[in-house]
Amino acid sequence: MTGPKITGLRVRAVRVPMQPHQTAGGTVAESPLVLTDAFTDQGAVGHSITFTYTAVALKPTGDLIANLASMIEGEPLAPLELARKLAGRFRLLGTQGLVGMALAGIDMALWDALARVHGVSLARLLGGVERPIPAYGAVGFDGTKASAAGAEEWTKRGFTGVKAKIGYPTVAGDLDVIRGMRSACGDGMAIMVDYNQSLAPASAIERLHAVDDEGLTWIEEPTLAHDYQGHAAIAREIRTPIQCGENWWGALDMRHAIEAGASDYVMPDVMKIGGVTGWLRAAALAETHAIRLSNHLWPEISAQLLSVTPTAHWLEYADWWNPVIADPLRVEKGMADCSGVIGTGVEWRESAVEKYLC
Ligand code: SMN
Ligand code: MG
Repeated sequence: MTGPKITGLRVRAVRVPMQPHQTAGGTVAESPLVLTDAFTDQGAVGHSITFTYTAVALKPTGDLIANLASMIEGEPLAPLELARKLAGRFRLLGTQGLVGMALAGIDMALWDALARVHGVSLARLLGGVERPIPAYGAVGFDGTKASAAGAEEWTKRGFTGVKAKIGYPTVAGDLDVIRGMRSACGDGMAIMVDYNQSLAPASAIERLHAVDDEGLTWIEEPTLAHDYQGHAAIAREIRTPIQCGENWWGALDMRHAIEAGASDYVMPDVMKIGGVTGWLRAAALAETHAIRLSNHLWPEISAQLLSVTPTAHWLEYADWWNPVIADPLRVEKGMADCSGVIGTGVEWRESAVEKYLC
């Protein structure tokens, strides 16, 4: 039996301007993205986005993806098989960092191509259906007034959750932001906070006791992402659920975090976790441990994947990459709606891609 084969990749790097997003770990002032297209001998083309956080990593990541093309050209369009083969080829170098990002960019583009070959959404390719997912918006490390205004804005747009970046010099600063947001958006809104790894475990415990009665939906990455013991010590002491996952490289990191008791909830990043292939493993792990799973960024593909994730929780919505996406994810009455699309639903707005190409 012959199936579709991969004929090649196209790799383009863009720098998409955005409203600067401040965090306790630095500011994201633009989105450096590698846009990958995977071509097949059946005409279907798969698309994926790799986000490099900083422009200095943009060209090397694009080059890595382009260099990987020779390892998959002519191969059957079988993403699981290729993930296994490529993981083996990179065992000596390792599959974290830029290599992992490049492999995930390819994995996501191949799964998208496969769904397009079959003319179905990614959720349906995986045996599910597109499901509505509650979405939350983000406000940055913007101080009390702007965080409250941002939270009110998301509430007015119909969202039912909002996440703020905190980790101010004092706990009083954190409390001001949380309380300002609460009074701006009311009791019905879920409020999450994100420390972006900025606290040492011992001071995190002290500080988080002070925010433990604020009715927060979760507290994200209070300490270094890979300090699982540190997170576990915090999670034991604090009643508010601890949320981690955006910096885990692959399902093995997630297993180690779960084994340590580091996180009450999980939020893998579809790129760092290893693309669609890595997400499926993460979703299975979350299900077997009965842990609720949300996403990190990548709203379009994540909505498809949350649709087939048994413990799906919240969708993190972000519109930063919308300029280069022809038909971005819809959110209506606070629910992400990823129905009616083929593949991940991501296709390029070519006029913007040309404009931001570098
Ligand atoms: C985050 C990471 C990188 C840029 C912006 C925001 C983040 C999140 O920690 O949770 O979305
Ligand atoms: Mg975060």
